[in-house]
Parts: sequence; structure tokens; C-alpha cells
Amino acid sequence: MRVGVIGLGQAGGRIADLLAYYHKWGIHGHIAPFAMAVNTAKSDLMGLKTIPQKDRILIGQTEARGHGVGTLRDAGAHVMQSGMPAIVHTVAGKMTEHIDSFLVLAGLGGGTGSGGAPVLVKALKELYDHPVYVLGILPGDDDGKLMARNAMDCVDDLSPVADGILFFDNNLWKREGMTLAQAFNTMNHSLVQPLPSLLGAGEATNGRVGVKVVDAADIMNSWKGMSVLGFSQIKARTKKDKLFFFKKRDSIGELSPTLRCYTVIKSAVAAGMTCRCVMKDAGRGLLMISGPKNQINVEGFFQAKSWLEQEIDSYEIRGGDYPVNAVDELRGIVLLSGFTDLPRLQELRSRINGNGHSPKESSNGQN
Ligand SMILES: Nc1nc2c(ncn2[C@@H]2O[C@H](COP(=O)(O)OP(=O)(O)OP(=O)(O)O)[C@@H](O)[C@H]2O)c(=O)[nH]1
Ligand SMILES: [Mg+2]
Repeated sequence: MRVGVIGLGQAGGRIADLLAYYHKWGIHGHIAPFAMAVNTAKSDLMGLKTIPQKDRILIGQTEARGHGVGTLRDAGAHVMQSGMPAIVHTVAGKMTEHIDSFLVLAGLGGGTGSGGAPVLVKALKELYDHPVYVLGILPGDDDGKLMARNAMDCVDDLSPVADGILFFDNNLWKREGMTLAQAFNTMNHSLVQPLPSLLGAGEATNGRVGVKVVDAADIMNSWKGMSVLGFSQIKARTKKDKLFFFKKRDSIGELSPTLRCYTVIKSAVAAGMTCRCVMKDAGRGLLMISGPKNQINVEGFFQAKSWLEQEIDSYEIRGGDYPVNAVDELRGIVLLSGFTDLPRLQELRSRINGNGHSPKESSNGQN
């Protein structure tokens, strides 16, 4: 699925820039024909590396004077509205490229991204027939109540207008012992890494067509409402591994091809979700295995699919394989979608209401 990427605010701009980088240098073909960044802070735009200068749009210069809107959502919404002619002009200039949908990226806790995302999504929906998806970053506990409130208000505003919202929870992915810049960088890579495998599946070119192809329509039909994404990878068995069969192998290395494919999907759900969820509340799902063609095992794929069917209690599961011979990992991707609520959203809601306790969850927090 080819997406037109628009990153808003600091977090949105950085993640859009990274996605543009993966598009430019990755092996997954044409996934993001264009990427733009929109911000009220000039320095954030200047710090980007891949998005071309002309596609970095500074809005609200009269109000924010290039310094951001200081976590004020209303101000973010206002400047997005007044900056819309410039944004629409740039988007219109990009539409000669074929895209299947828009992907709007934003930190939901700040002012520019949080206030601006619903305004932009509405405008894109009015102007184009393409679905509009949002990748929203949820604030961590350290970000405080104002950001929690902004995020919840943003989710309320986005839910009726966006086709799908994919959540990434900073609280779940933060790692201790790093500077903030390192932590953001690591989180952004964790978030962006699975996207080319997910989006690239339908864009496979000669020689890379799977046994069961996932196309843009499959992704669109699977990505509806609130969603989370799971990702895991295990090293594929190379010819060298097979040659040195007497070498001590780790437990993953000993798995049969069927079990390896099954395991990579289960691990994506168990350890690699962008945001915790209650699995059985998902309305639909999409699973994908990508990696060297000779390592993708159809039986393993179908076993993983029927496991997922049982876990999410829905027959609406799509999926397929995506052969990529240039990598030496087997990758499992699981998109769970159609949630009406998520444990982290409940947590943020109770933080705003002064109750710091987490809602009741299952033991591992995933299902
Ligand atoms: N994962 C991730 N989160 C980020 C990054 N930068 C900021 N955040 C988070 O995003 C939220 C704040 O959003 P920002 O994008 O900084 O805010 P903004 O949209 O620029 O809005 P203003 O600065 O208020 O104008 C907080 O939860 C931050 O922790 C980043 O690069 N990666
Ligand atoms: Mg900012």
C-alpha cells in the first residue's frame, strides 16, 4: 500500500522523516511516494534529514513565531486551520504520484500534532477519496496530566473522522538509562521498522510475489478504528548454518520451518506490540510473514492464522506472505484492529481524573 506521509509536530515530523529514509534506502520498493513535515517549531523542521526542504512547512508564524505552541491543543488546531492553504497546496502538488491512502503521524500529547491532526484529517477527507490513517504516539507517564488530557481529547476528535488510528505507546517502549534523544531515536526505529514490511507487501515486484499475496485492499479492510501493530524477527537459517550442522544451535535455530513461522507470529503478539491490547476485543486482524522465500512455510502460516482466529474470537483475519530475499531474517507482522478501547487509553483517562491506578488487565498485559 502506497501512503502519502504527513508528519505533524516534533514526534510526527521525526517519524515521517525516518519513514522517508526507509523508503529511500530500504529494500521494500515504493511505500511512501511522498513525505512532508508540518510544524510550528522551526528548529524541529531544521533537524530533519531526509524530507526535502520544500516539503517542510512552517505554520503559525504570526502566532507561534517559529517556537511551537507550547502544548496548547487549541492553539495547534487554530494554526493548522490557518496554515491549511499552504499544506493543501503542497499535497495537491504531490498527487501526481499514485498513493492508496494518507498516513498522518503525530504525538498526541503535544499542541501542534494533537490539535492539528483532527483538522488535517478532516480536510484530507473532504478533498480526497483516499482513506486517511493516523499513527498516534501516546504520552508516557512522565509526560504529565496535560499531555494525557491532550491525547484523550485528540483520540475523541480523531475517532469519528480517521479511517484507522494505530497507537504507539511511549510508556511501554521507553527504556531506562538513555538520554531523551536516544530514547526517542530507539522508539522511532522500533515503530518504523515493521512499516515497510506491512506496507510493502502489496507492492511486490517481479520475483517477490508471495504464495498468498496481501494487497492494499487487504490492508485497508483490516485497518479500521483503533489498532495496534506487532512485530518480531528471527534469524533465518542460511546455507552456512545448514553446512555447519554440527555447530551448537540456539533453541530458535532448532525449530522446524513450520514452527519458526508459527513462532515468529506468536512472538510479534507476545513481545512486540506497539500498544497493549485485550486481544479478544479486536474486531479483525492481519498477519504477515516476510523473509527469504525458501524459509516461508505455508503450513506454519496457516497454523499461526488459526491460532490468531481463536485468540481474537473473529473470523475476519486476512494475511499472507511477502518474500524478500535480500534479508536474512524471518519477520512476523500482526495488525489487530477494530478496538473500541485500549488499556493504555483507560490508564490515561484515570490519570486525568486523578486516579493513578491502572485498570484491571490480564497478567502479561497483551491478551
Ligand atoms: N516516540 C516519540 N515520541 C516523541 C518524540 N518527540 C516527542 N515525543 C512525544 O510526543 C509528545 C509531545 O509531542 P510533540 O510532538 O513534542 O509536540 P508537538 O506536536 O510538537 O506540539 P508543541 O511542541 O506543543 O507545539 C510527548 O508524549 C513526547 O514524549 C519522538 O521523536 N518519538
Ligand atoms: Mg513541538
